[in-house]
Amino acid sequence: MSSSTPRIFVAGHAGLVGSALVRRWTAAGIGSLLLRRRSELDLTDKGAVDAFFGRERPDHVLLAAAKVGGILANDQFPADFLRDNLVIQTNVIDAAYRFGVRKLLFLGSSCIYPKFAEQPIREEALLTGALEPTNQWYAIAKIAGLKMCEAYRRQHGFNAISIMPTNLYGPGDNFDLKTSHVLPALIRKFHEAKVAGADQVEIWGTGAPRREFLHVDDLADACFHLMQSYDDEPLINVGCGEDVSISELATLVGRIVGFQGSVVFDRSKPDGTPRKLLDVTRLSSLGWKPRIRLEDGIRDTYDWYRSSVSQ
Ligand code: GFB
Repeated sequence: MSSSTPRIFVAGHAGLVGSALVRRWTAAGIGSLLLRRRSELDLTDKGAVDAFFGRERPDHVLLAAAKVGGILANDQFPADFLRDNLVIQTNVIDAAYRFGVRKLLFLGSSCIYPKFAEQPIREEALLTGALEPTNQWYAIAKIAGLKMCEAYRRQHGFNAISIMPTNLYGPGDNFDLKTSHVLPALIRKFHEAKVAGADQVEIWGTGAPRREFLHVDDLADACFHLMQSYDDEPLINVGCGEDVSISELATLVGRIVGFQGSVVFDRSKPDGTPRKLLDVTRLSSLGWKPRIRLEDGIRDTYDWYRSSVSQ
């Protein structure tokens, strides 16, 4: 197989992250992409995954397939988040190693770090304290995934790298109010309130938690950069280095959408981690920085929402 045209399997290519990876790799014109919908390849089925790798022999794997969701979905479906993520990543990482994949990228999440980690959170904070209870199931699965990459590298010399993205958003996000993350939820809530002429929008929790948001096209660009230039064991945080409170985010989204009313807080809903701002020193030293400002990214996502989701 020619090394100049690698066969690249984007696992989870229809999702928020996977579709951004496809856009980035397509723009670069590097390699041929192997894409399979869930109906074509069930990543929880080890036999099907092995057969796929045996037949297609990818050179690179971008492992963006995962069960993901916002704070409430994580809290309400702990078994699904733990099981699906463990099974998918175990099947894919193990098959990638056994079928001779040259490099694999594993995507974790900033929720792997302790709930009260020192801010900004350095990679060394991993496993130094208790996790946030609402998403501990997802976090435990992701920790197992990055440890699996480390273990396969140590024992088998398998070139698997792990990155930990901060909260992501962008075109292709999930806008279902029960299962989504906060940013798409706010875009939808403010948009629907504006269209309905409502004077209030309800926000979960106290509005005090702080979150860092990275546009998914910036994440894909960081993945592209690291796939070209990084071949080592330590995990890499991927963020923009700045955070906002949920109240500030609501004000910003409301202004972009053009909602004139007020915001009320539903304190019966969980706040989750008080703050999770990633330290991105390691990534910066590898020569990468984000390009998309939060306000521009929200406008872009709102445009996508209006053209693709809302009626
Ligand atoms: O984005 P989010 O669901 O997840 O919530 P996490 C972030 C914050 O926004 C929480 C508040 O404090 C929520 O209470 N929030 C306010 C809302 N209004 C809303 C709303 O309408 N919908 C949602 N979803 N939140 C997730 C983890 O944590 O972060 C995942 O559960 C993953 O495992 C992801 O790691 C990146 O940032 O709290």
